[in-house]
Amino acid sequence: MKHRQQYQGVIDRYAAYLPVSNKTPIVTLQEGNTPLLRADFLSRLAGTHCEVYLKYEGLNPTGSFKDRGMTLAISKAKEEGAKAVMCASTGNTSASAAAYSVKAGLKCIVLIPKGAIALGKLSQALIHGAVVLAVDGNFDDALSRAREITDTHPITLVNSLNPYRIEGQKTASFEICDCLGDAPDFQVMPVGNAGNITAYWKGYKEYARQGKTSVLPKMLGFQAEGAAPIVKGRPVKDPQTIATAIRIGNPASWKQAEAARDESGGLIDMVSDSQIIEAYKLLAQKEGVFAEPASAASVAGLLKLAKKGYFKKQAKKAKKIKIVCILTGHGLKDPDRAIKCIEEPKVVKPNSKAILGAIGY
Ligand code: AN7
Repeated sequence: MKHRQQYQGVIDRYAAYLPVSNKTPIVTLQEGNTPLLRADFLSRLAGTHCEVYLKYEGLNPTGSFKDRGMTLAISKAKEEGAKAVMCASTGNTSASAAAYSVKAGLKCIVLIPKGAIALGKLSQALIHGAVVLAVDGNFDDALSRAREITDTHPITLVNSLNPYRIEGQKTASFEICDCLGDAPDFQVMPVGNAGNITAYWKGYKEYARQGKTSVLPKMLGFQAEGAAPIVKGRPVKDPQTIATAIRIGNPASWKQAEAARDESGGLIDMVSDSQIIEAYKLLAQKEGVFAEPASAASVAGLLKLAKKGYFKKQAKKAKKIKIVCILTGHGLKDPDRAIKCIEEPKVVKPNSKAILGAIGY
């Protein structure tokens, strides 16, 4: 059998587009290269003129898109001689930072909003041996403290304020373009701290500039109704949503998110928790894809816009329009939520008759 070189992660694959040299020690868990699934049910729902795809970022090594940025942020921290890194997190960043820090041999400190992160994410940060501190406040408080401390101490901040995080995360847009042969017409995604929309837009623009693509997508971002500072035009003091990953009231990359929206001719809107749950269940039950609630905000947004006839207005004559929804994190991150919104299993006696009765045979 012919030996094929194993995939080595996003830095190896896209080195030409990233701030690395042959001196950069590449710290990777082979993130990236995630599936771009054609979503048949969602395509039908969105309308005959639409082709909907799901970028399943939950299949990254720690279960979220954060790994793309973390491989670069941690590699550069290592290159620069850092001994410790810190982040504030609604969960996924901390899981990713903790894992990549292990791989790099760095100390990792994470600040999480007390009682407000999903169980799977907390378990990851803990099992990877990060120093986990639950801050008695929300994410925005935790991020402010992380910024202060890393400004004045020899600890590297690995939140998306770290430009290497954005650089790494833009590789997701390269993958989408490489897969479709061009950029999609629309990209729909959740917006929390707004690093990811910033990263995708940067990636799409760079690929277009390099002549790799001929179009730029319209960027469609969705916040949760109770945590929608960009939509409302002012910070939200006490953000609330069941999508804990995007429970953020004062996004660090606010301006860049608005730039992505405006330069692309897109929009940033919001969806309610019940719309998020509906999309979450639909993804699992009609597409076979389990994504966490924050990720389902993208599909909730897609459906909201489709219902309004937004895509119909944008349809081109002969060609179907391509829409990519980003599913940022795996459903297993937040198992409690799944169990809460579905009926618990029926208990049956341990005999076939009882089981057959229960399933209607
Ligand atoms: C699943 O982990 O902010 O708009 O601290 O985990 O780039 O913040 C997570 C954010 C979307 C929003 N989906 O992305 C953190 C954190 C999932 C997420 C977002 C997050 P950004």
